Amino acid sequence: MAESTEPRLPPGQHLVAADKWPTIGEKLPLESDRPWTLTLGGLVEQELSFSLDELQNLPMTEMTLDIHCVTRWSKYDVTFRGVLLSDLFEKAGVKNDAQFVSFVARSARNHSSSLRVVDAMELQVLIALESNGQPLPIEKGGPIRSIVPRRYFYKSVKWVERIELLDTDRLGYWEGETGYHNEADPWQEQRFISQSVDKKRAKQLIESRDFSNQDLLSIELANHELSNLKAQGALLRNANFSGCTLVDADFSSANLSNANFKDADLTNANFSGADLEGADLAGSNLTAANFSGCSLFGSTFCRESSDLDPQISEGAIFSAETVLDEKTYEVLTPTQFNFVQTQLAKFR
Ligand SMILES: Nc1nc2c(c(=O)[nH]1)N[C@H]1C(S)=C(S)[C@@H](COP(=O)(O)O)O[C@H]1N2
Ligand SMILES: [Mo]
Repeated sequence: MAESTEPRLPPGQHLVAADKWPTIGEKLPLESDRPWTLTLGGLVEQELSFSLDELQNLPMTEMTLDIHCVTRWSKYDVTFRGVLLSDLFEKAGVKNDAQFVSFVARSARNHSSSLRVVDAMELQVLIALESNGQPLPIEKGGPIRSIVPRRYFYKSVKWVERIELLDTDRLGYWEGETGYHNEADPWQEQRFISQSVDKKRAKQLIESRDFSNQDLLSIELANHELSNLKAQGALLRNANFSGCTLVDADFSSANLSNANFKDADLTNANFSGADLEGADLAGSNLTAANFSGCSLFGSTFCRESSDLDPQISEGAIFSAETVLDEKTYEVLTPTQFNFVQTQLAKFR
């Protein structure tokens, strides 16, 4: 959707009174005598640390934006002033393989949240030191807070002291442990891992790892640790499990049509009798995975880069213990069929 046609207030939100700004989540940083610094590390050319003074002397940008909290309150026109993340990136030099940026707080639970680097740049993330003309109060994340415009406010981390560039995503506290959506676009209402669950249910699903017989269409779980997941008979069409660890997961008789398992670790996972039509298993680890009696029409196990000159990449990994008989995979397209056939033949 074009930005100009989006209503100012995202769906399901209401405005708080003009003089109100609720404090949500952690109320204070971890107590410490260390002076505040901000470190840029991970996949950078040069790790950099800035004292608060040094940050204050960098070129400042001011932006006025609307806050949208996932708990359904919004607040218009809050002014933040600080250093653009892109300016810090330029100073440190971001390496080519840096795909994600994680903001880590000085807090008791090592609170963090992450973004794709491309999104962080497009959204113009600010490292804020002031709000509404004053130094950022400590309960609002002062002295250093990340501000991510146009995302639910849980993406904006209070008391940031480390910014880390990563090649694979590291889910933040709310996203990894309590079932908040990793994209967090308020205009798409990406509040929780699934549109059809509320906050309590989302947390419960993540903690219990029990999805059996649940309807969780399009559930968004990329990069989650979900070993031993119980998902027998679950309705998981269009689910996103890319990059997940799903060792010993039980998906028997589940509906997984069009599900995304790209790069997932499916060691010893049980898919017997599951519907995997159109599912993407490229790059996944299928060591000892069981596909007996699955439907695999339109599934992919590797990338095909061109029809003229089929180049196989991101092939799934098989082992001698992978259970997959020809009756089950003969419905695949010729390239996929040949790929699977070749891999399994190595163990015969
Ligand atoms: N360090 C830290 N940052 C955090 C949180 C937190 O618990 N700890 N909660 C997030 C959530 S869920 C929201 S809605 C906003 C709330 O910011 P506020 O308290 O300034 O309104 O901070 C985000 N950043
Ligand atoms: Mo929140």
